Amino acid sequence: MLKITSAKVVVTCPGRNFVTLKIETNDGVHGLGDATLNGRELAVASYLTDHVIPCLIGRDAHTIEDIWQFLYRGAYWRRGPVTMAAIAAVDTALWDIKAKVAGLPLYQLLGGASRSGCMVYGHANGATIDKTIEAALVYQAEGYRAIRLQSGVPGLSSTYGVSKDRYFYEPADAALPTENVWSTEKYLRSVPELFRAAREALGWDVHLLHDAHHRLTPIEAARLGKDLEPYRPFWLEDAVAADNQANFRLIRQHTTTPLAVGEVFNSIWDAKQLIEEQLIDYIRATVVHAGGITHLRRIASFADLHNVRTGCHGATDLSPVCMAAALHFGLSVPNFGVQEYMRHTEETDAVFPHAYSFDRGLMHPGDAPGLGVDLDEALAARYEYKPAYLPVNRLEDGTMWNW
Ligand code: CS2
Ligand code: MG
Repeated sequence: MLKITSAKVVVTCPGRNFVTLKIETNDGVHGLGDATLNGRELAVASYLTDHVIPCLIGRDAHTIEDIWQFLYRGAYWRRGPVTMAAIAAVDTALWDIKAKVAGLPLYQLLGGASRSGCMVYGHANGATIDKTIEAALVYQAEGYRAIRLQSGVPGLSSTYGVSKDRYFYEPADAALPTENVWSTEKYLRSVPELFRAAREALGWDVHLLHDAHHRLTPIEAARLGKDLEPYRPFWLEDAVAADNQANFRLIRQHTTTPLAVGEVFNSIWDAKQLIEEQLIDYIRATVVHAGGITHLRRIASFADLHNVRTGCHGATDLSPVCMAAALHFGLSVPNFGVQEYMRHTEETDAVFPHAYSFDRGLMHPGDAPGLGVDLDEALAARYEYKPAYLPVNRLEDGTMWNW
């Protein structure tokens, strides 16, 4: 039997915080799983160390599905981001181990490649529309086929989702939450302008995306979707929060702009109505926050029945371990749509050496056995955990505003 002999959690901060689970087996093969939950990292680290690792020791590392069910059903307390990130880390590490033992890159165990690479979208940001277009032109010249556009809003001093750096963007920007001022009216006027300018400068052969970060009401989102229609966006993301999945019915009634949601989802149940009623076009759930490869495959299969494609979250808080897992998943899954790609810093890449690569707008997980990612533990130990939070929004009159 391939026995799990030990497991540990590594918390490191090479530019930003990451939580990684490392599982070791009796034949010397180890596996890695990402367990990072932005702004709540130590809760998952404790969940793993105090409640999950003791249950893993001595189990057969090959029984991935059974261990998943044991951790999900056996905990009694199901779902939730902390639980599901912990389960995801175990699941990803076990898939890594199984593929290494087989001597194959993970995507081969998931059914093999369904495409030559995963189309990714890059992030063009700028304080003004001109600056955003400038950044988008650089991405286009680098071969990106899909670009997300986020621009500062005239009249607002700072806007979430807009970085100051051309390449690197880190949303978790302070030890305690920064407070941004938000105006829906100003925002709704500026986004169609951004898209008009982008089509003029970039042409029609590149996919353009936008993220509203859950800051609209359904009727406002419906308006934005309609206003963007002439510019044929690839998707409008997180137009509204999906705590109430029926919110999307109203948006859907009014616009043909494709809708994406789900980066905060942690279970298939978060998306049940959205998928069954075909209220969305892309599901953003990803490996680390939605129960690992095992559960994400279940979500994707369900989505495939209803013409919903994948569009996995891939911001900087998803470590290279998650990125690799997402690429193996994306390369193999039949209903792949697009993968988000937000570059990590050089420090992060050095702590997590990896086999995945970018070529002309597509990413490939590489052909190293397993996930193709490792963890340099000595280097990781040099970067101490630093509390960091995502910003919050208030309306101009001071009302708290994160839908
Ligand atoms: C964003 C992220 O990548 C995205 O689409 O929504 O900036 C997101 O806010 C962070 O990853 C949250 O952890
Ligand atoms: Mg988003």
